[in-house]
Amino acid sequence: MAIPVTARPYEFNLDPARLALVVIDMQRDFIEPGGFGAALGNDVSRLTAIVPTVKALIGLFRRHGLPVVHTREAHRPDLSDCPPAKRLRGRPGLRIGDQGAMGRILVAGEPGNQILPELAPLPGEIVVDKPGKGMFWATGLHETLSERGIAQLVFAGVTTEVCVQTSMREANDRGYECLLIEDATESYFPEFKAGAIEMIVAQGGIVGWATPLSALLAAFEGALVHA
Ligand code: TIU
Repeated sequence: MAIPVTARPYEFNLDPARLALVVIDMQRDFIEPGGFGAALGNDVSRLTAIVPTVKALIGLFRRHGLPVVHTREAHRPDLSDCPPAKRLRGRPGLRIGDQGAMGRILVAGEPGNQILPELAPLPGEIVVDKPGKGMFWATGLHETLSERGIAQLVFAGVTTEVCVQTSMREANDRGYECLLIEDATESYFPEFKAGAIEMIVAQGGIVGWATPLSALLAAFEGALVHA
């Protein structure tokens, strides 16, 4: 049964049987004060502010028994999956693989690379370590989702214009219908967040749809009332 969700640029018809939530890179190094994001000079309080909304969104999917995918931007300790084109960015000492305040930056297994404890994956949820900005590059995630019959993805996480937007574009190219929860995503740059959302919904939803969490909650409540 399709559940209509009020969204931009027009209604999103959500099919719970084919739906999954994707939470992009809600990792300590991007979000916590004292992490990699903060060391780069970013105001991480913008990102910490969305944590309760992301938590509520994850809770909605868990309550309805719907799949949740968590991604982490993570590289192997030998950095064999991090090409120089990605690694040699920024100042020495603040690059991927360098020692940061919470372990080696964006290296799998390091404290800063973990998902925030309040958003931690539950056993049985899909956790993807991705060496790229997009969640399909070198991860096998498309096969995992296809095996489960997933065709629609609800998106949350950080940052809107980098890993979230890249993942949505990759997903759209692979045939997934994508709905971004606007207040469950954030950027270090407010104008980039706003611009990314506009780019996603422009031209008739050229990448996907966008809506606040309240609209998704209302749609689920409406569906339960009418069930
Ligand atoms: N997850 C993600 O977006 N990775 C980034 O490096 N984002 C920045 O905005 N830097």
